[in-house]
Amino acid sequence: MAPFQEVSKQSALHPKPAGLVLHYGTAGFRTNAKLLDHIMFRMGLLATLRSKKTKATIGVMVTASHNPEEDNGVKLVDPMGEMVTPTWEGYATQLANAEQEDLLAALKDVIEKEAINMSQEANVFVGKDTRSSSVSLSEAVLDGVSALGGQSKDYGLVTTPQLHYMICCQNTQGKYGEATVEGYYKKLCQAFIQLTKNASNCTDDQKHLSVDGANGIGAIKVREMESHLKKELHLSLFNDGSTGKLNHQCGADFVKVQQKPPTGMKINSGERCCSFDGDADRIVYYYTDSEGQFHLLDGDKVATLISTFLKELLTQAGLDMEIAVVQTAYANGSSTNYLEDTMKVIVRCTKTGVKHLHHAAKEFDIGVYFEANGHGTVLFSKAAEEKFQQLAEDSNTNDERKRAALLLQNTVNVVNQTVGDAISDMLLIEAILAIKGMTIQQWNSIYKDLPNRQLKVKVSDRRVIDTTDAERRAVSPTGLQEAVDGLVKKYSRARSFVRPSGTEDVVRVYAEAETQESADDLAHEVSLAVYRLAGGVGGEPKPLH
Ligand code: 16G
Ligand code: MG
Repeated sequence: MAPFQEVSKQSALHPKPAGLVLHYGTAGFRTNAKLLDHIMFRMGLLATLRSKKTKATIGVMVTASHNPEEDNGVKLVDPMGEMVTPTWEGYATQLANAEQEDLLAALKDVIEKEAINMSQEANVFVGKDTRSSSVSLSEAVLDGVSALGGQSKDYGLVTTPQLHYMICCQNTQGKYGEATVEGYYKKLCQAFIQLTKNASNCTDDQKHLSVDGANGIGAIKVREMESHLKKELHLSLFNDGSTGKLNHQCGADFVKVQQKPPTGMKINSGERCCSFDGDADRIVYYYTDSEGQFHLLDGDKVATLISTFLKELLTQAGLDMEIAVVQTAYANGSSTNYLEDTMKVIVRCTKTGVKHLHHAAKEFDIGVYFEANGHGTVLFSKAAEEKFQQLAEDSNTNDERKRAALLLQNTVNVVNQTVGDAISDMLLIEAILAIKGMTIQQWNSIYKDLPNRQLKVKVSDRRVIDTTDAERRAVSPTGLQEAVDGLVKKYSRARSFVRPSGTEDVVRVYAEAETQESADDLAHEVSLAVYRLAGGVGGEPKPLH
């Protein structure tokens, strides 16, 4: 069969290093860029099969997000712009690990299992981040697509959420928007301008935001977008890639993990700042106060701001809808308490990883999901969107309800519902702050984070730890959860859990408590329990103080 001949021929140009084993992890394949050429070619093949199977356009994004410049990675995007389904993640791993001579057999296995009609057309959209390795790696993806006779469109440099957006636009025949980068800016910026039109007394100070672009694709895209904002938002862009290195001492991950501002950014005390990660699907906000103290507003604070805003609008619009916030075990306990006890919104907890949160958020009329690390978005059900529209167009509606309905409609349009999106989240947050006339300090004081600590423990095999209850409890090894429970009881307002990382060969330990010292001590004691009960390697974890 001709297509397979082409696969054989082309795959010889993208050979797999013998014996190399890689897994499609929480967010696709990710490792040193030098090891990825064959993976990219094969993901081009797999995306083509997925496209034939779903009779829809599929996306392939070449990026390693917040990892260092030397790394790269690849994620597949399903027809509605969501992450590829778990069964196909399994196929991705199989195809990636087939030795060179077994590739055709592995490919035919997927075709057979999924009963794919090979004469069906295929369309694949490809995007890449700013890493130097992304140029040749995205070409390898395109080779994979053409080797199976698929059509491809190369979007070149785009953020990960922009590619997700394109896929959704394409497969909804433009209902979600126009599948171009210009179309994306137009849709989001028009909605932003409509939203902030209502913020009549917004000062120039309030309109100013400093952005750390992590020296990545987000910086390029913010620049491109600026003219569409019609000066309604004044952005000072730092770490724009002109001199600094990608994600090096900057970006959302650095700021969140180090709890300090990025280098390369001029920060005036009290001023609102935000950081994107390397592929612009995460955002965190922060400021330093007049004493020079750093204050981080992470994904939990963002979820609280957005859900509060939406709940108020629903009340003003007189709409009775179910609104929920979806978090993971890493959400600060104060945020969960505030949302449940004060805001009275439904809170759900899922396993770590965007696909789990996204899935859970779909269950509600409005599902706001955010990981503490800053990845998140809002999902609106079709019914909710229709109700907003009906109300906005209803001539019998009073002014207050109509205003709320219009704000809800524009909120829907500023949000990228396909996946967490730093640019879209930034516009929504900025609009909310402007409409509410709220400073970043006021936003920060909605609730006070509980002190917390995260540690890593090296063990010989992290798979010995199995968890349940959205990773909040360990079911194996024997005795570990009992040990954690016993330690937690020693501290006030304390909580702790352990889980194997999905992206690194370590066990992660999280602890929070009333004081930083207690959180640090608890995290250390739990690390010791992991080390002793789950096969720790290297030296015993040392106390932090
Ligand atoms: C990936 C996930 C992120 C998660 C992180 C956890 C996506 C797009 N990204 O980066 O959501 O927080 O992994 O890493 O799903 P860990 O398993 O090493 O703690
Ligand atoms: Mg990212």
